[in-house]
Amino acid sequence: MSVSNPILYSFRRCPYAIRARLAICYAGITTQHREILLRDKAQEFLQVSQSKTVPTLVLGDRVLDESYDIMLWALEKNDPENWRAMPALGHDLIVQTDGPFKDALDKTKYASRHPQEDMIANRHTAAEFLVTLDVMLKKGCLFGSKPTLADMAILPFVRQYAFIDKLWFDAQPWTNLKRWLESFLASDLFAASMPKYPRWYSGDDIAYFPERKTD
Ligand SMILES: N[C@@H](CCC(=O)N[C@@H](CS)C(=O)NCC(=O)O)C(=O)O
Repeated sequence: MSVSNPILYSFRRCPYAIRARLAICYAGITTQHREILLRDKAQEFLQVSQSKTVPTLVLGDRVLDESYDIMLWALEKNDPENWRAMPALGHDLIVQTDGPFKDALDKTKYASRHPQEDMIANRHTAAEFLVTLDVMLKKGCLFGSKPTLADMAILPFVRQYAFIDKLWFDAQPWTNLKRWLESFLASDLFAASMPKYPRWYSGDDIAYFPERKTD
């Protein structure tokens, strides 16, 4: 490990950042972690990230500021369980997640920021997508019994939706989807992808992601 590890600008609860960290952790890559406060973003981050969004990964020769690109970059380095072996539909599902599903999710979660929107209608729009996933999840994962890139790219968003109102979510009849989410939340990979870091300031000691084990 050295200061040449890629730098990951991240925010713990952000579903885009979570999907990037899942892929980085799964691929066995170590990054220098910089926790960003969204309402007061570090200058260093603003200078390197064109999209000004987390996650942003700074490599020696380029900057990746889209979470899906970071996932693909990590899996190109190492994909031990072949997450990339998924049908083209997996990619379509990710596009739907990042587009209409996330839009309806945000209008449900942050309803007060969208006073002209009907929160219940948006919750329903998002739920329709989840019903589609629930049907696909009969064998445990979206494309059979093993997770693919699509499962891991989508799960952080389903988690975010579920926790808007967990009691309501738990009362829905989406048995497969709820089992899929529960098993993800209980997984070692999820736990390893969610460590807590203090906000990063220039000059701080380097923090690594995933965390280094100390015995
Ligand atoms: N397209 C980006 C979207 C990432 C994104 O929107 N992240 C949010 C946090 S969850 C963000 O950084 N928003 C900027 C802000 O809140 O100022 C990706 O997939 O990486």
